[in-house]
Amino acid sequence: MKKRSRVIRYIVRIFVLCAVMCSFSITTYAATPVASNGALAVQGTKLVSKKTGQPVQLRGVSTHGINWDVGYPYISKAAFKTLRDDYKVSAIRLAMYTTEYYGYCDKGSAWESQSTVQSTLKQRIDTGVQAATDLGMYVIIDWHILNDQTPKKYQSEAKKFFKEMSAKYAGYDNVIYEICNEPNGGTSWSDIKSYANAVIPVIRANDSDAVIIVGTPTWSQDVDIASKSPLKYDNLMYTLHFYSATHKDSYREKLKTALNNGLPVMVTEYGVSEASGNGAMDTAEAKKWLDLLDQHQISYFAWSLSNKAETASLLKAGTSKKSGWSTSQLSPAGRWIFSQYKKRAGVSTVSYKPSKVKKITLKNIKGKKLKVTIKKVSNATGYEIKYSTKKSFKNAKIVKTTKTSHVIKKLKKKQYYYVKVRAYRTVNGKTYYGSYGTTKKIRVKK
Ligand code: IDC
Repeated sequence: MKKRSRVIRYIVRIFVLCAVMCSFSITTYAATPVASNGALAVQGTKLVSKKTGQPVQLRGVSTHGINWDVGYPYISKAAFKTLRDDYKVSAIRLAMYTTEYYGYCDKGSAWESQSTVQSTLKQRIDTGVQAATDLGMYVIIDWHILNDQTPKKYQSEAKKFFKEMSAKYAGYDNVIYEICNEPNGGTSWSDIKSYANAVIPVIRANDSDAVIIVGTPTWSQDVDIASKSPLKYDNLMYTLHFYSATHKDSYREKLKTALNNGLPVMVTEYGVSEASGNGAMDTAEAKKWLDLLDQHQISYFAWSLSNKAETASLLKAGTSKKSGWSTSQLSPAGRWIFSQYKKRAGVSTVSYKPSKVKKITLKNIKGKKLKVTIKKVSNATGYEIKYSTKKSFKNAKIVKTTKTSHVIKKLKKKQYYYVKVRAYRTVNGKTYYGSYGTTKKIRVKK
């Protein structure tokens, strides 16, 4: 009896140990956003993973200004880990104001020298980048122009700053550069382009394929204007910002126009408040926005990770905790946004597979030839035609074409041929096939 209970106890102990080890390995080895997707690139209007070739949609959080005492205390691994594990956040934006509140270019009333202010801010960026990297999260380094209105004002400082940042983080797959938060005060798209054409080559000299985000006129609202005359670089995205209690249908129309014109867009900042960051919350409009963004797999970052007493803050006003927030320590905006992130995470992954070929027509041309005409499949790179004299497609031949019609030669006279076609799409060197359309049969008579 005694011996048996000892054996049972032993078995139970092993069982418990296994369970503990299993849960430990799950929490330790669950793939992080960066482990799953690796470096990013821009393909058409989408942000894509270089590793899988699939679209990537980031759901992120922006810090408040990292210059501000309501912003920088949350730059930590503990805080980012809470966001990642408890609130399904895959990316962080580090917002560094250039002018307001001891900014990088204008220290205002700070008693420290401008260079001391700058080294403090760069230190905070580094803390943020390292924390995000350790956690497998993506991170945006944001040159947060606002009161300075035009990025041209501090262009030479921006070039120096991004030269240093891109040299430092060139080997990082998770770092994204945002070169001008919100041009305003009548800054035109051509002013912004001139600035971008000066800053982008500086980053690219160190990091040839980093994803770079460019602001658009009128506080980064005019993506429609940018879409008419985009910049001539790869791996660029253009930013649209919205605050749902202020920016509604007409701004969503701007986004639709931009997408129709093929512009890749990233929402590096949004709020459920008014544009001031304060006032009423409008979650009904915010839901419309997030639905639209999800539909197009556009990434978005909520402003801001702060306990400042304003509607946009994600933390409850005055909350002293710097990480590990329970939902009761979130603000109403934070609660709504993170519940949306939880609901939306992992949903909506449209693949690159092109759709099924709807129709083909076959025509016998004199000289034992067969003309195959294919009804165009949108997004297809080309088509694969398979033909055989057997219904089973035994010993079938395959030809690839990028056109919607193709002539097959050297066929046998008086022979029946079976033909079927599927579309394919090539993304980052990978080929994705759609399904075959219906098989057609034809007799080669001439
Ligand atoms: C706001 C902050 C606020 C701060 C102000 C400084 O929420 O606490 O006093 O900046 O000017 C933006 C800007 C972003 C703004 C935010 C809300 O990019 O810096 O933050 N907003 O007004 N664009 C639209 C809204």
